[in-house]
Amino acid sequence: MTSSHIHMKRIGLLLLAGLALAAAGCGSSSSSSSSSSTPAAPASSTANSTASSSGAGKTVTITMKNIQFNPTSQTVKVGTPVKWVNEDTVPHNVQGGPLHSSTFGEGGSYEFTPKTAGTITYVCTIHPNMKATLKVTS
Ligand SMILES: [Cu+2]
Repeated sequence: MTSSHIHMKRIGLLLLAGLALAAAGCGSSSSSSSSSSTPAAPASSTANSTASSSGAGKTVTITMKNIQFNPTSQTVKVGTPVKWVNEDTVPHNVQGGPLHSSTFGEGGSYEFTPKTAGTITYVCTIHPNMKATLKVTS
């Protein structure tokens, strides 16, 4: 009888100790997780594209919009493909130096890859005020 009584007491103590540990663990873990979960969110959109800088090999796009080339002065390296895209509803072309495109309408494009360094000034012959410069560096 005495031995079983002691046994019961031990189980009770173990249960109380377990509950105390569980409560303590629960409290500490929830508080720490709520404080540590905050700094993860804001660093998501860091790698945005910077289209203005012309890395070698990557196509550089010049748009034709509102009867203007944009940008009017673009610098690229030799071997970098340059693409003119017509975003106007009227047709345009690219003429000057080695640039001899056909006339193309909205959504059309002309591509040219410079092989030598130098400055190319070009126009759209339909709209003589559409002037721009392509600087090619070696
Ligand atoms: Cu034009």
